[in-house]
Order: sequence, then structure tokens, then C-alpha cells
Amino acid sequence: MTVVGTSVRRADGDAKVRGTAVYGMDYTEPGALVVRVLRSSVPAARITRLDTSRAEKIPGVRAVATAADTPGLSGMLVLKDQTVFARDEIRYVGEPIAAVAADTTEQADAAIAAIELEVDPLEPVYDLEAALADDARVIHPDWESYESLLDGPRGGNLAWEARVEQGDVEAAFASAHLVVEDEYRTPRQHQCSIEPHAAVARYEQGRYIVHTPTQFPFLVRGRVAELLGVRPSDVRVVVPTIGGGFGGKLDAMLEPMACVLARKAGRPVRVVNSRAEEQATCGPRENAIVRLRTAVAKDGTILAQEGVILCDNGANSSGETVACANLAPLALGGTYRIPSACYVSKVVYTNTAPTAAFRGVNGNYCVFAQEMHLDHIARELEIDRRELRLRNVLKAGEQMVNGQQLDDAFLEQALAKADEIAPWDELTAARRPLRGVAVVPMTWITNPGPSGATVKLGEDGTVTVTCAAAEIGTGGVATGIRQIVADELGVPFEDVLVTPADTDAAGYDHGAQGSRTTFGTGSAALDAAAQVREQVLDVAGGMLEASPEDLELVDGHVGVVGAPGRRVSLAAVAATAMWSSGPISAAGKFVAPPVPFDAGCMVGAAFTHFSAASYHAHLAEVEIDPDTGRVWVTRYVVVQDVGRAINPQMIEGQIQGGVAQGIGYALYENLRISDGVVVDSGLETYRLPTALDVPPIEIAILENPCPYGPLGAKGVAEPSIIPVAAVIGCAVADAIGTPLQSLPLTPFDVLAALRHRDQE
Ligand code: SMO
Repeated sequence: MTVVGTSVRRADGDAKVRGTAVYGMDYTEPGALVVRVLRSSVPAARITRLDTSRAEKIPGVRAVATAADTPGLSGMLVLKDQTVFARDEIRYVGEPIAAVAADTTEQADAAIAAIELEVDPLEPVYDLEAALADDARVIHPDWESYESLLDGPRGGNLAWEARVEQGDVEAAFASAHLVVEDEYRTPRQHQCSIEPHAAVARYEQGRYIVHTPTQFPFLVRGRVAELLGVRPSDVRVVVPTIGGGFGGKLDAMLEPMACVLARKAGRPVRVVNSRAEEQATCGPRENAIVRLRTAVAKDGTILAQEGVILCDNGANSSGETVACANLAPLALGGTYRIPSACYVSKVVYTNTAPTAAFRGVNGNYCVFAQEMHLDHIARELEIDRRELRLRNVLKAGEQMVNGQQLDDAFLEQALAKADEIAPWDELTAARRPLRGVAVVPMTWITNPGPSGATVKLGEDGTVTVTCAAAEIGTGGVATGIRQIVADELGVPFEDVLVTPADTDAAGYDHGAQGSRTTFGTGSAALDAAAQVREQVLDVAGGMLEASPEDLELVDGHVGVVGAPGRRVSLAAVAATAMWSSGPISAAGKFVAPPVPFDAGCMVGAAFTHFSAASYHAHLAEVEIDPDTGRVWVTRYVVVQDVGRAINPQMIEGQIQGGVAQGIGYALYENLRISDGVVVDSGLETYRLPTALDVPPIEIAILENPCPYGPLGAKGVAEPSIIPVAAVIGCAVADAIGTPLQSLPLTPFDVLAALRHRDQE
């Protein structure tokens, strides 16, 4: 009996539902000090005086830290423009200037109030386009001194530029039947995790021990080490239960600050963001402008496309906006055949809080722009919108714009499946006023970062998986990996344990991001389990006096195929291997152990490094309220190719969550900033989708096994958010007859478009 492919109950579900799970913000240590942070209230200024001496004298204050306590610039992998605290210059409202660790909250607050700060205001730069103008004030005038991983045209307020070109773009435009050009604008979207960022740090025997709810323990370890000027191995990162990641908990945030304070105070410190700090300073998805210009033939065949993307980095590259800018060729040129293309992503500094990764990263706005733009082309050419897509989707063996060849391609299959569920011809024939429908295909890839995993078989027959992948709520670590390992070793699901992510215990893992946990780390765990399986067959063969080929692993036992009763338990096998002088064997006699004994028990370790493309189709029907302009999503269909469904119910959960978040991005969410201040400092005004806004989602899972994934599985969790704003945007345009080129599609904008239309 196998557990892979069944919707086994989530192993972490019970503790989470009952409230017994210890989240990052619940975790504490004896004697932990309270931390308060002095954050900038101005967007741009030079620090002329910073005096903490009065604050330090307040009773109960154990440490006050500023930029003087840390070395120079560090931070983002590709662009080191970040410090723990503002040094000389302030670049955004909310930027940490100093932090206090004290016995009580009152003492810490008093100390913050006693810090003397004087600043000389500078002219803030907020607007993406204005920031790139020649006369814009340069936010990082010393950028040439920053270390950068790659060369590229940087300078002024251009933090980063990623460019991909293929084919002869100019010639294609010159010969085109039609050229269409559009611009789209999209807002900041905040992850709004239930749990804010939190960190507990202590300094012990020259090492920093940090407990933090991070998606990417090894990234935090590296970042803390860099920012504090110590070796990565001087830092240990341990991950408690995480209350929401979505990309917002990849990068170090509070951890470096906590470490500085812990060392200075000689005591553990605990720092937890308030909701307002979270909204104001923890990287949301970046706001962006996408300009597309496309050359098409008369029959709708895409000949060439130019795309320029401006994305807001905020004041520092603390998040992954820079890294993700390189994904434009996937987001714009991964679904359709675009023989000639030129895509340029410009990441721009502004005096706003740094932006960061959020599920689906720039795919969300690139796909929105691309699909709205394709609908524009379809209208111009009077071609059916679905038909236009079918003519242009990539097929197996073709290349994405980044040159990546797709071994397989199931975009047509995904569109066909969606058609089975919700037939396009019927939906479009039955057109009613203020109702709209749209369908979009999409390709997305799994994050290809490397993964390590160790699998141990214990002398009690249980199996322990150790990896640094964090369980961020997708179920990948707590459930998916356990299912994979359970089947490989023939043990019940309950007998597989996973240790909490700990950089001291586990090999490198590229973090819980980009759908890579079950896919990448699961793959490493499967390889490691296969090594243990080999060892088990070897030892058991000796014990059962059978050749390993004749053995099978079932129900926690090794048995001889076709000889019921001739079997030994995995516990006995492991114990035999473990106790070199031990007398344990099935037959009650000493069995010479064939494996090395210094391992302690049977261990396998593996490291994998792959990516895979997955294929999707989303269909939405919307209805507009003529009086209020409110958009109701009345029907939503998702077809997702998952390679192989390890746990169908968990996959459906990810798809439901992704669509809900996508509906938020499409219709409601916009982290507003006014004069550099994040206006939506709480969930009272930052409108998240609720259960009333999300229709039942009709889900079809396709299984086209992937040769690189464990047991054929592909990454699942990330992509379901990506095409949602696109398909809803297209459906709303269909309903009101006018495309709205910016997100979110607010009732006000919808109503304005309706009024405008009715006047014509
Ligand atoms: S933006 Mo994510 O954590 O793949």
C-alpha cells in the first residue's frame, strides 16, 4: 500500500488548528530582552547627529545598537546596498536607525524616546519614471562602490537592468500586418502573513543562535554573517513553525539586528514586528509599469515583441526584486512562441520601503500585461481570444524566449481540459450584459536551486529526514516529503519524522520558495532514502539468507518475495547494523553486519539540482454590479499540470489559496504610499479578499510525469496565483467593453469606465 498519491492528512495540521504550534513570534528564551526599533519618520535625509548616551543610561536598558555596531554595506546577493541600520543617510520611512534591548517594553520605549537624532532632509524620489530622469536626485550616489555579482548598465537610480534579446526584432516589426502597443500599471501587494516577522537571538561561545520563522534558513545565515562581518558557520539558524511566507520571509529582516543586540547585551533578545511595522517595512510585491509592443501577422501569429518593465526596488535591494527581474523572459516569453523579442527589466531605486519577493513574483504583472495585450490584439484582428492563444502557445520541443527548451508542453492540453469543464463556445455564445469571461494559458517553472537531505533509519524502525527546507504551510516538508520517503522504505507515513530546519544539522537547501520543496528537497530525500534502502537490503539479505533482489520492503518489514513469514522488521535490521556486537537477528543468531558502524545507524544523504516547467490554464467568469462597479468572480476554473500528484488535497489547497491571493491582487489590494508613508498600516484599510469574494474553485489536475521530479512530481505551490489578475482583467474588459490597464480593478474605475462607455 502506497501513501504517495493519497490525500493523507497534513501532519502539521492538528497543532496549527488547535493553536499548540510554536510559531516564530511565540518562541522565546529564558531572560529574553524586549526590543524596540527607532525607525525613520522621514523618507530621505542625511543624519547629522545620532546620540544614544541618554538612552543607554535608562534603567533596564541592556543594549543600544546603531550602524556604528556593524560593518559597512552588505545585503542582497547581487547588489550589496544594504545596512542593518541607516548609516549617514536615511532612504525610506521606517528604515531602522537604532534599536534598544531592555528588560521591559516601557524601558525600551523610554530609551527610544531618549535617542537624540538630527537630520538634514533631502529631496525624496518616489516616482518610477521620474527616478530615471537625468535630473533626478540619485538615492545611492555611491553605488559604484557597491559589490555586484554581475556587470550591467547601472547608474543614476537604475539599480539593475536585465535584458534578453532574440531574433531580428526590427525586421519583424517592419513586416508586420499590425503593431499594437500598451502600457499597464500594477500596485504593491503585501503578503499579509498572519504571523509578522520575528527573531530570537542569543550569542553563545562566539556564535549567534537565531530562531526565526524564515523560508530560507541558509540565506538568513549568510546574510547575518555578511552584515555582522563573521563567518557563516558562526551563525546557526533554527526555524520554528512559520505563520505564512509567500516570499516575504525569504530574506533576513530582523535577524541581523537581533544578533547585534544579543552580543552587546550578553542576553537573548526577542524582536517581533507590529502589524504596522510589517506593512510599512517588510517587502511587498513591487509596483510596476509594463510596456508591451507586439508585431502580429494577419492571422494573429505573433512575430515579435518588445517589453519594457519598470519595477520599484524601493530604497534598498533587501528583497529579491533585483533577482526576480531576470524572470521577465519566463513571465512574458514562456507561454507563447515569440520568434523575435527584446525584454528589458529595469529595477529602480525610490525613497520607499524596499520591495521583495511575493508568490509568483513579477509573473503576476507580466502575465496580466501580456494577456490584456493579447486580448487587445484579438479585438483588433477580430479573432476569438481563445483561438489567438491556441495559435501561439508553445509546443513540445520549442523554446521560451530565454532559450530554455521545453521538453514537453501541455498548454494545449490544459486549454482543452478547461474547455471540457467550461466550454468556451457556450460561454461566449451565452453573452449577457455586464458578464464577462476569459481564459489564459501559462507556463511557469520550479525554482532550480539545490537541495540537500539526509535520511536515517533508526533502531526502532522509524525514519528521520533532516533538511533545511522550512515548512511554510504548503505541506511540502511536513507531509509531502514524508509520503515520498515512506513509500521508498515501505514504512507507514507516521513512522517518518522530519526534523525542524536547522543550519547546524542540515545540508544546504535553497529555501522554501518557487514551489521547490516537494520537488527539489523531496527529490534529495528520495535519493537519500534509496541509499538507505540499499543498505537495508544488504543487511536484511544476510539476516534472511536471501539475495537482495528477492526482497521487498513492506509495512515496516523486509520480506522475501513469495515467502510469507520469511521477514524481519526494519527495526531489527537497523539495530543489527547499529550494534556491532549485538545479537539481534531474525533467526536469533549473530549476523555479521556488512555496513560501517560508525554511522550509528543507516544513513543516506543526497543533493539535487533541477527545475521543471509546469503548464496551466485559468478560466474566469465575472459579473459587474451596474450600480457600484463591484466585480464579482462568479466562476473560476484552474487546470494545473502537476507531473504527479503526491497529495491531491494539498495541491487543491495550494490552488485555492493562490486563486484567493490572485483575486486580491486583481480587485482589492494596493499598498498605498503617500509622501513616502505607507498609508495602509493595518488590515482595516488594506483590503484582503475574504471568503465572500472567492467562488468555489473548479480544479482539474493533469499528471504529465516529469523526469526530474521525485516520482514524476513537479513543483505545485507557487504558480496558481499568477494568471488570476490576468484572467479576471480580461473577463472584466469583456464585461464592460473597455480594458482597464491598471490594477486593482476598483469599483470606482469600473464604474468610471461604464459611465464613459454609456456616454459614447
Ligand atoms: S516568492 Mo516565493 O517564496 O516563491
